[in-house]
Amino acid sequence: MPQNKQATAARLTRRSAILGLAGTALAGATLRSPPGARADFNLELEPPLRSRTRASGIRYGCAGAAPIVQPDRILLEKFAIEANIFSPEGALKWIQTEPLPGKFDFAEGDSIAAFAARNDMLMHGHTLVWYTANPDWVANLRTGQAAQAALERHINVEVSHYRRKIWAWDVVNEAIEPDDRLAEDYRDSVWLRCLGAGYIDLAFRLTRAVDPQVPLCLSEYGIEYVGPKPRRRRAALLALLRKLREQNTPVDCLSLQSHLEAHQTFDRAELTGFLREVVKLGYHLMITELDVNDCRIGGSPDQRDRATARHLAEYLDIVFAVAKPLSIATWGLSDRSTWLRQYWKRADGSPLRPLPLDADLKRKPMWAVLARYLAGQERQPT
Ligand code: 9MR
Repeated sequence: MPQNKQATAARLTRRSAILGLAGTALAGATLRSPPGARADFNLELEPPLRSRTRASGIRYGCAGAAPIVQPDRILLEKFAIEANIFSPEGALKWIQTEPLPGKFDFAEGDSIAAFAARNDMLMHGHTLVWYTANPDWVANLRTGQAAQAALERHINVEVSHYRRKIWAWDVVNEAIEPDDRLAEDYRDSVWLRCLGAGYIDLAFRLTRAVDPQVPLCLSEYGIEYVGPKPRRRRAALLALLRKLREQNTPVDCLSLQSHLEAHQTFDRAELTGFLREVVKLGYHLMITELDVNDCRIGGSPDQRDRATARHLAEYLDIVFAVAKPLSIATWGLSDRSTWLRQYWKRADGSPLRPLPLDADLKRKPMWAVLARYLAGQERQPT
């Protein structure tokens, strides 16, 4: 078999393995029809999101803190009720897993793996190679030789530690940043400075060598909306994905982070065209860090919740029209715990509401949109 065909066959085998696993993990789950448009519909009585994913094979994940450092036990319980993937929000970042050269600490990650196994969830691998969340010794690497040695050891140890416990790895996170004004719009990072753009190919090959089965993803954000910057990001990302295919780099999947902003306008035509090209190149899609920032929209909490739900439906409509993603994961589960609240403040001073459950863990309209798409019934009921 020619190399390209072999790579495609391997990718397809990995995909069947993933989908088979989904069936097992979800066997016995209740399946009822998704919420309709009736005004008296009580979302709280609906079966959880994870139970809706059986027929479609699309999993639902959420990101959060590791159980050993999560004081909010009720929120943690909700994770297991609603989701069948657990994404470590910080537990697998380099600063956490290898704070000193060769000194590995998997305590947080292992507590996620154990929690996931107990609750019939899978664990997402986020993330191996990033420009930030690195310890000082990594940020201060200066030579290609030192950077390559660090990358090799880190990937070898971490990926073998989690072999068969991680369902997909975000191998390289956020490789594009037009504002850095570097060639091909690559993001400035210790890896780019020491190893050149070849660090991306190297990271994927190292990971594949340690775990031949696990799907490998490139993760990116900022590609959804109208405007020169998202356009440039789409173009740079597509060029990178093309190059990786030409080089036969073992990448299976594009992780669409999907940090959405309710006040922005989707570039439906260009985003559709971009996703089509990505799928044509043979990549699967995952939605990995979904939230809908409501910082710049007005109205009551209720109106805002309806607006974020509509915005999400519009987005999922665009993605699903091109290809069903393997999974949808939100970056958090409840508005009571979201990274966005640290960075964005509303003019009216009220807290952001970007996630499917509110701060009291009640399901919001966004939850209902997710329920519909996770069940594979993407169109609005009429
Ligand atoms: O939500 C994460 C936040 O708690 C961390 O402080 C931060 C740095 O490690 O990373 C945040 O998660 C980011 C993710 O890893 C990559 N895409 C953007 C996410 C939000 O910044």
